[in-house]
Amino acid sequence: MAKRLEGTPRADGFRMPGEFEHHAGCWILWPERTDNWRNGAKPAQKAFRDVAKAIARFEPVTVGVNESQYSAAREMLPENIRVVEMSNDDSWVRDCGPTFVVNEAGEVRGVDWSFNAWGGLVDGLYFPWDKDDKVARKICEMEGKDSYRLDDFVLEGGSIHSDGDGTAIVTEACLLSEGRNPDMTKEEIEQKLKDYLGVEKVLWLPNGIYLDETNEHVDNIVHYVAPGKLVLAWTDDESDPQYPLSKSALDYLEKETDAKGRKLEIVKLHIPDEVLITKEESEGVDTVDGTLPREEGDRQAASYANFYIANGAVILPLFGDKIHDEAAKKTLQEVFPEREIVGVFAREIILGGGNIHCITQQQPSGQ
Ligand code: KQY
Repeated sequence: MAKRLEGTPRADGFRMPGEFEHHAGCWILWPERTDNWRNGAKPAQKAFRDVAKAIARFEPVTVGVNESQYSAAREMLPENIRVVEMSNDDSWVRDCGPTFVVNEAGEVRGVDWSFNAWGGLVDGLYFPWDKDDKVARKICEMEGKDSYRLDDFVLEGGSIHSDGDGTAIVTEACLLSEGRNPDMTKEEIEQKLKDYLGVEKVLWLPNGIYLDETNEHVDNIVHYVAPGKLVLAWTDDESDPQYPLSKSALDYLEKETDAKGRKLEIVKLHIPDEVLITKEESEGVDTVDGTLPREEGDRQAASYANFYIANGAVILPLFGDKIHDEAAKKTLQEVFPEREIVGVFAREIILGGGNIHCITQQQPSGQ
């Protein structure tokens, strides 16, 4: 039986592990909403299937699906992928799923943040979001994991990274945004992170990726690859609006140390050429009041930093930009010499506003 817990992970001796630590498996939710995914979500479903298949080569994958799409998803996905019925409003399990924490004995628990679709009625991306907000509890109960619920604190998994060794990293643009916890000070927010992620230090980047509709989630601009070491989405083009955002992140990280007093090692990962929505892509999305529109020519927040680290592999979004796709693969192979770098063409995912990291949630094994 999975219980709701009082107290905090930190007080109970739990910490959020680094994504590079061992996983019991990975969770994904199936896309279907036609006001976010073009052409009845069929192209996106194929991309999600490709991601699920790529990860399933390395660790168990479970896909949660609304009842209306259960049979179609079960048909599209291979048998080694578990498919379960799970109501959701959209498919971003990184954000609405649990953040898992572990202790020294290898026990695993979930943290169930309040979810409000990236800003609620202030600047959220759709309404309602009540099904998404129940996903974390459902996953924890299915897995028999006790969980901590925060009714008074809005957060998404994509807005935090942990090095597993005492340090978390976030962006000010996201965590201090009006639509999340407007009545809390930065210090109070930082204390919540310390208590629920089991960290001693929080690094605050000013910004994330240009035009990222999540108020600039940290998981699109940096990724911890080991304690003390991060990759940073970068551009050499000083006229690109991303340049000042990446430069200020670099300046900040070069001056900072982490909870263990280490200087941070930063590896630059050049962003792809601009990804712009085409007329055909825009026309395939239903226009619905209250959902972010997808207009022809809109630039998407494309970044290679939004990869997923699986057991023995890295699942990397590719954009069909030969030079930068190849460069990203090469850089990550150098960063992760022991892991296979598996590229998945992810244009259909970025058209929905996120990427491979945003559609996945690792469940640590605690080992
Ligand atoms: O990037 C993410 N973590 C989520 C993106 C949500 C986009 C909703 N349209």
